[in-house]
Formats: sequence, C-alpha cells, structure tokens
Amino acid sequence: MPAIESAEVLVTGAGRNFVTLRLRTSDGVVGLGDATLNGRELAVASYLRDHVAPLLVGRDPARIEDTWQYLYRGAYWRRGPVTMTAISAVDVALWDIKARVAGLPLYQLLGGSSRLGCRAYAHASGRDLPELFDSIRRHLELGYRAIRVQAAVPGVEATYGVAPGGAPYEPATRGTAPVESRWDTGAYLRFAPAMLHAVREEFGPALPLLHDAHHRLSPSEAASLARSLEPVGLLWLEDVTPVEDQTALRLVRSSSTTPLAIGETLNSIWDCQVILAERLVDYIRVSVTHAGGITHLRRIMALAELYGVRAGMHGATDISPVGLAATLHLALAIPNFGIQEHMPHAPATEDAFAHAYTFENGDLHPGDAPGLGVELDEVAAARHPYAAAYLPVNRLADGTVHDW
Ligand code: GCO
Ligand code: MG
Repeated sequence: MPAIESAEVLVTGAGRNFVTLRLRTSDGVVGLGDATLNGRELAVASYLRDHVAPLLVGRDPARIEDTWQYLYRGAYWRRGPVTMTAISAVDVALWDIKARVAGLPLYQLLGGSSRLGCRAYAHASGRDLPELFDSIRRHLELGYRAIRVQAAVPGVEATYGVAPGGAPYEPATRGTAPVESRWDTGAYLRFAPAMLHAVREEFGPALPLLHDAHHRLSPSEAASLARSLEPVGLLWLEDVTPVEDQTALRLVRSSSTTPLAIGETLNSIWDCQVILAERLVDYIRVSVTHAGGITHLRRIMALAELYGVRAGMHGATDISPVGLAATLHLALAIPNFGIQEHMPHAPATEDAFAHAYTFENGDLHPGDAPGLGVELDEVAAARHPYAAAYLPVNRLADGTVHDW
C-alpha cells in the first residue's frame, strides 16, 4: 500500500501571497492543495507544518474521507477559517492524487461533467460612470457574458471593489499594517441604485449583472436596497449583511425578490445551515479553499440543491490556481451549478502555476489533464518571496470600526 511520504508547505508571493500544500506518496505521485487565507497566510502555513504534516506522513492517501474526519473531529476544535483552510488543502491534495492515480481529470471521479463549461462572471469597476461603462465594454470584448458592477461612491474614498485606474483590483495591500478606509452607508445607499439603473439602461435588459455590498448594511438598509434594485433585474446582490448573522437575511428575503448571494467567508455546512434550509439566498458562495475542500463542499452543495440554491463559488485572486482548478472540477460536475466568479491572476502567478483550465467564450473549463491539472513551478514561485499583506480595515466618519 502506498503511503504519504512527505507534506510540504510552500509560501510564495508570486503575483500576491499564496500558500500551497504539496503531498508526495511513496510511489511518487504528487498532489497539490490551496491553503491561502488572505491576510492571515502564515497562520494556516503553521497549522499545516506544525500540527498536520506530521500526522499525514505514513497515512494511506486513498482514504480521503477518513483523513477529513480525522483532522476535523480529531482536533476537537472545529470549524473556523484557519482550521478549515488547512483541512481543505489536505483534502484537495488527496483528491488530486486519487485522480492522478486513476489517470482521470478530477471531475470524472465526481460524477463526470454535467455541462459544457462553467459560466464565469467578470469584475468591472470605475471611479465614475464613463470609466465603469468602459470597463464593462472591455470585459464583454474579452468574452464574458455576466458582469459584476462596482463604482466609486462620491464622497467615499477608496470604495470597495473599485480598481485604481484600469489596473486589476486587488484588495490586500503589502505592508506591516492594514490600510484604513472610510465608509458612509447613507452616501452608498443614495448612489448605488442610480448607478445600477444607469448600467442597465446603457447595456440593455439581457446582460446578467451582479453587485457586491460587502457585508456593510443592516437588515433594514439591505432590504430597502434590494427592493429598489428590483427593476434592474440583477443576477444577484451579494453579501448585503454581515454573514455570521444568518437570520439577518430573513427581512431582506421577505421584503424583496432581488436574488441574493452570500457565503465567501463561511467555512462549514453548519455556517450555512439556516441560510440554506430557509432558502434565504439564491446562490451560495462557499469556496473549496476555505470550506473544507472537495469532500465538504460537495455536502454543502448537496444540501443547497435540496433547497433550490445554486453554487456561485468564490473565485477572487486570493483563491490560487490550485483552488480555482478544484472549484472548477466540482462546478462542472454538480447538478446545481449557477455561475463562477473569475478574476484573472497576475502574470507572476500564471508563471508559478501552470494549469489545464481554460477560459473561452465566457466559460471556464477545468481541462482534461489527470488530477486537478495544475503544476507548481517551484523556481518561478521562489523568485517572489512572501511579504506581509493585509485586507483593509473600514471605519465610519466618527472613527468607529465597521465591516469591510
Ligand atoms: C469577491 C470578494 C473579494 C474579497 C476577497 C477577500 O466577491 O470576490 O468580495 O473581493 O473581498 O476575496 O479576500
Ligand atoms: Mg464578495
């Protein structure tokens, strides 16, 4: 019986910071897992190096479910982003190994493809409406058929989701402390509906549009925004309220028919149990990287399917190419796929992670290479060392810390 021979944790700053777990078996098969937790990368690296790698060596790589349960129940301390990102990385690396041993792309082990490709949405943004319209046009020219729309709120410096002058958007900034931004909910609520109505007017009724409120509203503010956006016909309105308060969505849901999405920061099935069972959203955004890997995400998606909720999985740049590949294999296979977020990675990231997944005509496809279809080029990765980077901290005008 082959055994796991080594478990290495590789930290790189190729394009941005990424943590990758590399498992190697006694018969020479290598599997990769994404362990990147934006702004808290080294905590997961230590969890894996200090507490998980020693337990993996000697184990049977084929026993994926048993290893998942061993790490989850066996730690006593359950859930939470650090633990679940670490377990995800192990789980994905083991699925990669299993599929490579079988000589099949991972999606074949998950039931085979249910669709031709996974429809992706792009991020368009602008510091004003003309810049936003240009950004939408550029993404349509690239082939995207669904667009997330964010624009600078007049009077609010550094609005969430707005790229600096056409450059790709990346919320984490390098440095020893987070950048602090200021937030004004009133200004946002006065501006956002007009901005989204203007986009709908300019681009016509058929283009699927999405918008992210990034956890900043109270239930009544969120309900009134969702209601005012009904004529825009969004594909989804994302993260209207802080996500840990699952029942906050009840008021929003009962007040409006605007489709809702939530879940990129959730990390277990228990965190979305109420949201799913009460059908409080239309799309659930948990990621393979942060919510327990393929093994656990499959369960969440099966529960979601029961309640008519579709997958709209997180795909920001802090999901590494390894994490994105894992997401795409699952997305291709499950019956209740909805749409996949896509923020292309920086050239240095592409150099460090060669991948079989492709983007064509607005769709992502995981490709047909065995396993995940991702190879890590250690030399290219080592050219860019890790440097501390943080997500912003958000404050109100009077200095109170607010949700970012
Ligand atoms: C999204 C997200 C991201 C997050 C980022 C944090 O919808 O893609 O909101 O932009 O802010 O992934 O790490
Ligand atoms: Mg989001």
